[in-house]
Amino acid sequence: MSYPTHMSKSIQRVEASRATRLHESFPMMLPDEKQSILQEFHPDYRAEGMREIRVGASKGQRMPVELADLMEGASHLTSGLLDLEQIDYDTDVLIIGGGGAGSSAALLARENGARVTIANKLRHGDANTMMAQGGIQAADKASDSPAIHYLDVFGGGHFCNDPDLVEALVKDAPSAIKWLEELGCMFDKEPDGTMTTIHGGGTSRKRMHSARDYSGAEIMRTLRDEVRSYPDEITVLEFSPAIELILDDKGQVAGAILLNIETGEHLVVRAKCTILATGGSGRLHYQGYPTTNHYGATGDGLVLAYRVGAILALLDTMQYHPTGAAYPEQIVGLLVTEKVRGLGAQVCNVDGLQFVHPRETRDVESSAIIRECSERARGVATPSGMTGVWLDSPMIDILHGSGTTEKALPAMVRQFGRFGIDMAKEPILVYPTLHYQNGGLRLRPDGSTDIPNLFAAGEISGGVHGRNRLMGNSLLEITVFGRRAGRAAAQRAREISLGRLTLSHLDSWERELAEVGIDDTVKSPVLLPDYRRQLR
Ligand code: MEZ
Repeated sequence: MSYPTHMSKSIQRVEASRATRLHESFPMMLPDEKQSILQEFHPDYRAEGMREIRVGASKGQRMPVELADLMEGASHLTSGLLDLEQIDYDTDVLIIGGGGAGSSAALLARENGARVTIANKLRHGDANTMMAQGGIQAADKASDSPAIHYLDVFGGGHFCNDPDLVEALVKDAPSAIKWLEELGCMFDKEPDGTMTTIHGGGTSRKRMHSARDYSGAEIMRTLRDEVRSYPDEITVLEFSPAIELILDDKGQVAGAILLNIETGEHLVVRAKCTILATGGSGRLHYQGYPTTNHYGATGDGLVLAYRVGAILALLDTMQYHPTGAAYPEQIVGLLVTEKVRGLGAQVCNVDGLQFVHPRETRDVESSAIIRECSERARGVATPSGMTGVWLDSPMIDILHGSGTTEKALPAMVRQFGRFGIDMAKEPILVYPTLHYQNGGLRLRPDGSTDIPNLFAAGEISGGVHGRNRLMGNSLLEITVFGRRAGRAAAQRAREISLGRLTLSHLDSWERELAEVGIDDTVKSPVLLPDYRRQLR
């Protein structure tokens, strides 16, 4: 397969404009232009896509309708029916979710003296961390500083970020990179041994560290190997998602009920502290968007935490990555890393013309692409009726030398090569795809939440990124806040004692649902996406 004739004709226009574009920088938008394009075209601003939640500690907050339905769901369990005296696992720190945040937390909790159990929904490492491609930010070069990184994060987040969380993120960043490298993570380096760093959208300095275009897989490989080298202190359970948190009679979180999805058995885990690291919710396919997310990203941790009273932050903001694959059909929605634009590839319409600077922040870049394909009707139609715009990937070799694409983006080259598309020679077609949950559980800088003994780290949390995350700050967030939560949870586990275990919060939850007239509701969390429904 290569491109059909009408797409090839549009590619000829991209090729014809390339020589001029190589010397042309498309102007970045002014603040007012950004605000107006977001309001008109960003999916977060579509009124019918969001609604207020009617129950719980953050009643009245807006979030995508698909998520609100699950947050208002009923438990899979009934409070009195499980024998909570029959403990299957007793641990200091239970970590729910074994992606990058959960694994980092496990390592630091162990280092601080805790016995740790990680409960994975699927296999250890099946997580969005594994899918992350372009890199991880850290201000560790002489031309940069955590203070400049801080300003970039704040600007990118539309100044809605939690200042204390941003401070923790940027200050810990250089040591997080060092830690990962010491554990064995192989970052890209220059011939003189210094780290290779490039720009991402919204960064004022080159601070994106990468491992080719599989940075997340390399980080996950490193963390998982390290966790697995402590089998006596870190117990790893697979195919065992949490379906409810357990409280004790003092109102503290005291572990979780897991469901072994192979046997259907319920497992009672008693834990002095619990860390939620379940990631995001892209597999809920908000507004019918395809997603870059891994199969298990269904927002389950949010549901569990909300039922025990956790407070939410900024869940009305989701990230649509500007460049999801739009052709061929088999890979629609898969990530085309921002590193492609970071290396110089421009975005062009059906006429081969630029219409947006390639490194606007993601929300603005996505909105511009949506506008080009809708209001302006200058997108490229695919045989299956989608539209997209060109990402002029051949510019990379022209700008940096032949072979750069193959060397810097081997996973991308393979992804398109399978379908007869050589992205070093031909542009690739892209359209925004659901990528990241900017908001989540309200968090403190040490990873604790508003509920005693409950911690959180990674994409499940809200506040670090404000209303828009910059590239490379999620791999950083999972490392920084995973480590912080692990350390703080181990410390707290030494200080507390648990009372009698109970699921009585489910009774109050049911009463609250009934009081507002929610009786015919789904059971949640939903553990895996339901592809029997038709996506748009
Ligand atoms: O941080 C991300 O989301 C990231 C690195 C994605 C990418 O474009 O590669």
